[in-house]
Amino acid sequence: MRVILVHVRDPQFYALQQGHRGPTGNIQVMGFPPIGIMSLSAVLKRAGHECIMFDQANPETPNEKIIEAIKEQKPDLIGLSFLSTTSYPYAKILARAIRAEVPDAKLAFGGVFATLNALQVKEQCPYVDFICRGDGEQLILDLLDNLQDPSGVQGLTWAKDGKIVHNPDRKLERELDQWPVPDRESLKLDFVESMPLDVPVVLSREKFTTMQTSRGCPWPCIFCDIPIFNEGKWRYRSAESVIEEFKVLQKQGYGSVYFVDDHFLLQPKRIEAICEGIIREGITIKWGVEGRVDSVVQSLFPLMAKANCRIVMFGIESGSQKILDRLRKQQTLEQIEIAVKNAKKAGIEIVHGFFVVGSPDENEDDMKKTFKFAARLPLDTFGFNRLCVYRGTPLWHEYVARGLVNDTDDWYKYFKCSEIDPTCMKGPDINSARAKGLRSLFFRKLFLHPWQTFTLLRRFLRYMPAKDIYTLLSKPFRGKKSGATRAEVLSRAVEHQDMKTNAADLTKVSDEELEAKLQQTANK
Ligand code: B12
Repeated sequence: MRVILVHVRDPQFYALQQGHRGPTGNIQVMGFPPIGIMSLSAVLKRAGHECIMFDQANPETPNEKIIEAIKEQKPDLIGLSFLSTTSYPYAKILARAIRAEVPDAKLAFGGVFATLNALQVKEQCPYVDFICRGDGEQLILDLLDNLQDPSGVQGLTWAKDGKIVHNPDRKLERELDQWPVPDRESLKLDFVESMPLDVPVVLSREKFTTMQTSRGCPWPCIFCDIPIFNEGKWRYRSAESVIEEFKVLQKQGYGSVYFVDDHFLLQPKRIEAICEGIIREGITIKWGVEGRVDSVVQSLFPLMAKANCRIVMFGIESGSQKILDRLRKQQTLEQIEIAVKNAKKAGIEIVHGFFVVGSPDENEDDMKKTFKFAARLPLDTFGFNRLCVYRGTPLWHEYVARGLVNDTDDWYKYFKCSEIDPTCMKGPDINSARAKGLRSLFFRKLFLHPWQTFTLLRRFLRYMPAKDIYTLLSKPFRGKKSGATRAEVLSRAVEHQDMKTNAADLTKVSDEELEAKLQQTANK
C-alpha cells in the first residue's frame, strides 16, 4: 500500500536562508529532521509498503505541492505528524485543505499532542479519520491492514456511524531494537545543526541528524508530559543496536548527531557499552545528549568525551531551590553545580543549561538568584524560556483545580504561566528582570570565564557573519532604542521568541481567523 507522511510545523521557524543549498544540492534547513515520520517510513518500507515523506520546513514543498502529490499518488493513507500545541493549527489547516480537495482520502494524525488530546482532537477535526495514540511503528502497520474496519487497532481514536470510538491503548512496546534505522535519506533536505536547540546560531555545517536511543523519563517535573506519554517508564535500545545505527550514519556521511532521548543519562552499563562501541568501530561522528544533573553516569563523562560526545544539555531550570522544589525537579543546586563542573572537567565541548523564568511563586529575587547562579556555573550556552503549561501535565491539573484553566475550552491553547497564574510575576516584569539578568550574566561571564566566552564567540564566528553576531550579542544592551525588540534580550532573540509568541497566539484563535492570518502572511 502507499502512504504519504507529512511532518507539520511552522515553516518560518526553520528555513535557513531562502533557497540556500548544501554541497549535496539539497535545500538546507536549520533544525531537527522529522525523525518521527522517518521512523515510520522505515517500518513501512520494510513491510513492503511504499512511503513518500514531506516536511513543511522545506520551502519548496508548500501545502499546495503536498496536495498535488496526494492527487497524483493517490495514497491509501495520509499521516500528518506534529509535536505540539503550536503546530496543531497548521495540522488542522492542512488536513482541511486535503479533505476539501481529496474528499475520499484516509487521513490520520499522530504525535505527542494528538496522543494526549485524542478525543478532543477527533471531535474538533471531524475531517480527520484517525487519531493515532502513542508509538506509531506497529500501529501504522495494523491500521493499513484494517483500514476499512479498524475496530481492532489498539491506540486508535476514530468514528463509527458518526460516533467517536476510543479503541483501547496499545501495550507500551519495550522491544525497541526490533525497529529498523529511520529512513533519513529519502527526504531530500539537509539539516544544519544550530545552537542548542532551535536557536539561529549555526554550530556546524556538517551533515546533521538526530537519533533516538531511549524513550521516556520517570521524573515527575510539574511542567512535563513525557511521563504520561510513556506511562512513567523509561525504555531503551541496546548498545549494539545504537552502534549499528551509528555505523549506518557514518557510511551515509553524517558528521554530527543529536539524541532526542528524554533522558539519555541513565543506565551506566549501556552508556559505557555505547561509548566503547563508538571508539572500537572508529566512529568519528560528534554527538550530543540531554539529561538530568543527578545522573549517576557522571563518572562516565570522560569516556563520553573520548567517544566524541561534544554536547551535554542539562535541565537546570532555576538558581533558586524554592523554585526547583515548586517545579518538583527533585534536584539541588549543589547537584547542578557538580554535574556542570564534571562535564566541563571531562572535556565536553558544549555544556548547555536550560532555564525557565516566570514560574509559579517566583519573585524578582528568585530570578536574580537564577542569573547569578548561571553566571557562576561554567556553562557554555544557556537559554531562559518563559514557563508554559500544557494539557496533561501536573501543572495543568493544578491549574484546572485552581480554576485558572478550563479543561473543556482551553485544552488546545498555549499559555505562558504568567498569563494565567497570579502567583507568577507579570509578563513585562519577567521580561525586564530577564533583560537585566542577562546583561549582568554577560558581564559576569566575561570576568569569571573569559576564555570560555572567547571560545564561544569564536565558535559563533565560524559559521555566522560578524554582523549577525553583533546584532545578537548587542541586543541586551540596546535598551529602549531598539523599538519593538526593546524587551528582547539575547536569549529571546536567539530562541525565536517573537515567532514562538506568534505561534502560541495562533493556538488561541478560531480556525477561520487562523486561515485569514495565514493568508495575510502568505501575501506579504
Ligand atoms: C526534539 C524535540 C523538539 C525539536 C524539534 C524536533 C522536530 N522534529 O521538529 C525542537 C527543539 C525544535 C522542539 C520544539 C518544540 N517543542 Co519539542 N520536543 C522534542 C522532543 C524532545 C523529541 C521529539 C522527537 O524527535 N521524538 C522522537 C520521534 C521518533 O517520536 P515522535 O515524533 O513522537 O513520533 C512517534 C509517535 O509520536 C508516533 N507518531 C508521530 N507522528 C505520527 C503520525 C502517524 C500517522 C502515526 C500513525 C504515528 C505518529 O510514531 C512515532 C514513532 O513511534 C519531544 C519529547 C518527546 N519525547 O516527544 C519534545 C516535545 C514534543 N516538545 C514539546 C514542545 C512544547 C515544543 C515547543 C512548543 C517548545 C517551544 N515553546 O517552542 C516547540 C514546538 C515545535 C513545533 N513545531 O511543534 C513538548 C510537547 C508537549 C505537548 N503536549 O504539546 C514535548 C513533548 C516535550 C515535553 N517534555 O513536554 N522540540
